Amino acid sequence: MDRILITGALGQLGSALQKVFYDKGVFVIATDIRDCPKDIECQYEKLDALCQDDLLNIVKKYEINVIYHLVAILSAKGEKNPFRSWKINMETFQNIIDVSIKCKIKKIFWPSSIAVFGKGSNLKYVPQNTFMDPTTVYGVSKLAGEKLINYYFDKYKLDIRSIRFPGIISMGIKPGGGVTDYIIEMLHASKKGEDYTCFLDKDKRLPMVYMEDAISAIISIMSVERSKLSISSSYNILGFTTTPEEFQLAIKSNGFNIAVNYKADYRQKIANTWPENLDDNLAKKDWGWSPKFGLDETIKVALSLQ
Ligand code: AKB
Repeated sequence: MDRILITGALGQLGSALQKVFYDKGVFVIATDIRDCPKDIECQYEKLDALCQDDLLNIVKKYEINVIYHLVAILSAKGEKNPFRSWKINMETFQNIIDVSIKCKIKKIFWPSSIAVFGKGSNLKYVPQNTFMDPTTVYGVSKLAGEKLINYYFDKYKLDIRSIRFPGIISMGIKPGGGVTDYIIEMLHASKKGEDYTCFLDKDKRLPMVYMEDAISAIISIMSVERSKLSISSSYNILGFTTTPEEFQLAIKSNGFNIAVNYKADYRQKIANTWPENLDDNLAKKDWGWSPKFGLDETIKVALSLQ
């Protein structure tokens, strides 16, 4: 029986994931650096994942055997304080690894990102294995993490599974600090009937995935037998690709009126070093990745949510 710990459980991905486990009746402890929110249903512990002793105590106290480590400072926010971002992204990951080895954790999930790529990665259609030259401290930390996954698998047979997420679209908790956040901001603005100023150029194409597909990807990769995974780093996945202008038009064609002004800022420079499209065939082959939400399905479901 899995006894799950989630770090960063109050973030965009964590909030959705802990709810899925709770609703399925799986034993799950949500942890985050903030005080316990009033509306959380599953068990909660306040945890600064930089503190290895506190992490170890929680793992021992609840006899945890599976960890989802979701703590991260995202791409755009990370650039404001690269030293702090590196510390949070990498030291928490090393703490998870250290505690996992000590406590014989059977599986860990850790999200990577399309931020690992760079101008040398064939951005029009990024292969699974390619040259990687990230330009943000977030991307550099994700690439370092991918290398560590491989290293700790070779050295200790530590089973860390990972996906390179594109922008994740959801209407619940907002991500905060990513380059792909524009898409969520645009959805919220259109629901409120407000104008929106987009921080990327209207023709900047980026890969995206809807939250429900992101969660089913995590569940699939964590459920498959380890022997089916042909790599011990991180898998590309893709829901669909879009540009801000295409997304705006799709919102309009679904009956929501939205006026968008385009005013690119420093985030455009980061987006220019990220994939436009990518090859996710290895994820399909190894663990059955099969997205259900394209652009239109995503817009329809997102705009129908409260
Ligand atoms: C970001 O924009 O930083 C994230 C990501 C693609 O990893 N959403």
